[in-house]
Amino acid sequence: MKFFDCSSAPSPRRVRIFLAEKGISVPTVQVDLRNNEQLTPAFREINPDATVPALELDDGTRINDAISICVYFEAIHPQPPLMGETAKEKALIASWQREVERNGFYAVMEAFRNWARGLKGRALPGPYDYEQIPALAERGRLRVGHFFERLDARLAQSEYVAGDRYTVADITALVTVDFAAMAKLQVPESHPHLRRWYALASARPSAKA
Ligand SMILES: N[C@@H](CCC(=O)N[C@@H](CS)C(=O)NCC(=O)O)C(=O)O
Repeated sequence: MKFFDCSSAPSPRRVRIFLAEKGISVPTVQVDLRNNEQLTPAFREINPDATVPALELDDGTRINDAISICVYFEAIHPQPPLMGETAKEKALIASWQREVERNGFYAVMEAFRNWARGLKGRALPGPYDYEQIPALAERGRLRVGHFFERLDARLAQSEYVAGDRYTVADITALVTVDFAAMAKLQVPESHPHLRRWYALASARPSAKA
């Protein structure tokens, strides 16, 4: 098995935290995104989407999506469960995970990629070059503010994002908050519940992954 990673990138970090929570270690290859190694023919052979993370299994199968890689590890290594055990838990955790991803992670990506100097002409990940659109960076910042507000309200009622246990929804949310800081977007002091949860989630040893 081989895990294609980039230690500075948020998407593969979602998998790294997931693996750390489960105590699994996988042989890892670093892909140098700073020098566009993801766009080389050699890497596109591995993942035609030209993104990390990617996981190559021993039989040559490749899985090219962060949450799908987590689904695979959850199935072969169910403990501790991070995606729920009962039908209801699984559905609720998946729903929170998706909500955080759509309204949080993608909003930060919109803000960051349309603003960062180093990403000029690379406003979207993937094999095609897209120019940055400053108005999208502005919209992304607005969306991140709304996301923080709603996550704070959720965490006023619940210890963790999807309920009373740490799950993959917390992993996506933690990576989103840290990614937001890369776009100079901090959780405001007016969101005490989100700050309480962030301190809890970041104190876990897996957060260093
Ligand atoms: N399919 C992906 C997308 C992952 C993604 O966007 N990865 C970024 C790093 S965070 C990437 O590889 N970017 C390459 C680039 O910017 O060209 C997933 O696993 O969610």
